[in-house]
Order: sequence, then C-alpha cells, then structure tokens
Amino acid sequence: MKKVATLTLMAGCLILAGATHASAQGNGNSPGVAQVVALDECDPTTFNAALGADECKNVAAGFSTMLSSLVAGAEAGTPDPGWDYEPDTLTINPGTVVSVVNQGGEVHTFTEVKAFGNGFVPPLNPGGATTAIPECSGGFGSVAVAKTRILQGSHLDVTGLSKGKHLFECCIHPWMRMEVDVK
Ligand SMILES: [Cu+2]
Repeated sequence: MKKVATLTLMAGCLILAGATHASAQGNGNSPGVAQVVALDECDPTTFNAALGADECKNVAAGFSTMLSSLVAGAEAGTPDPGWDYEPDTLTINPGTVVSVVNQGGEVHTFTEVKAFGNGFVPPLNPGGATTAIPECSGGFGSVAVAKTRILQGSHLDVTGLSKGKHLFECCIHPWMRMEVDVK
C-alpha cells in the first residue's frame, strides 16, 4: 500500500513539474493566454530539394508528407489533415492573448480573414487556383501578410481581438483554418 501511495505522489510531482514548466514558457496555463499550435508534417528531403535548403526543418520524424502528396491533395480539394491549426475553435474572454506556436517544419501564416479562401501559393489551392483572397494576396511581398508569418519554432501573439467571431487561416496552406470567438 505504502509503495503505491509513494508512486502516486511521485507521479503527481512530475505532473506539477510539467505544468510549471509549460507555464513558464507561456504555453497556455497562465491566465489570459490561450495556446494555439500550427502543425505540419513536411518531408525535408522532397521539400528542400524543390524549394531550398531551409524550407522544411525535420520535426515530424516518422510522419512525413512528401511535397508531391501535399500538392496533389491540395489541388484535388482533399488536403492533408495533418497540416492543421489546433484547436479548430477557441472561445476566449476579452483581453486574452492568442499565442500561436509553429510546431511544424515549415513556415505558416496566421492571418485573420473575412471569409476562408485561397492562399497565395497556387499549387496549394483547390484546382491550382491563382487568385488569393484579399487578406492573402501579394504573399510575403505584402507587409500585411508578412506580419502574420510564423517561422518554424517561433510564435505569434494576437492581441486586442474584439468581441465576436474571428477567422484565421494560413495563406500558404489555406486549409489550415480556425475560429476564435471572443465572449
Ligand atoms: Cu501553413
């Protein structure tokens, strides 16, 4: 009995230690911060051969999406669900900071849009569409779009969201979408 109790206590300490660590990093346990993660599973070999040496950093060992598969799925309107923002919907109090961390291997954007639609990389749009929604048009040549960019391993804090519904998507992978509702 005593041994079991000790083990339980130890497990509890580990959980607490983990929570403290996450909070110190601003990972969502402190009041006023809501955590969002960007996930992808880019395959460094195929992405970097076609797009440049640092396009995909290998963070998703064992679950890699080859560039050709990603493009084929996106063009067909059946994009890879492993490329995603989590959670899909978030409800927050006014004043809460939405902290978006890129845990994927590629660059993403977290761009507020009036309505979801095509991004600025035609091969990743359904049917290879060349027209982007207004908030994404111009790509990183547009300061407004560039400001919403999140490099691999970095984060973007979104503050000052007004009461109501806000839609965000990635302007590169336009099926990466989420909704933030401010109470
Ligand atoms: Cu993206």
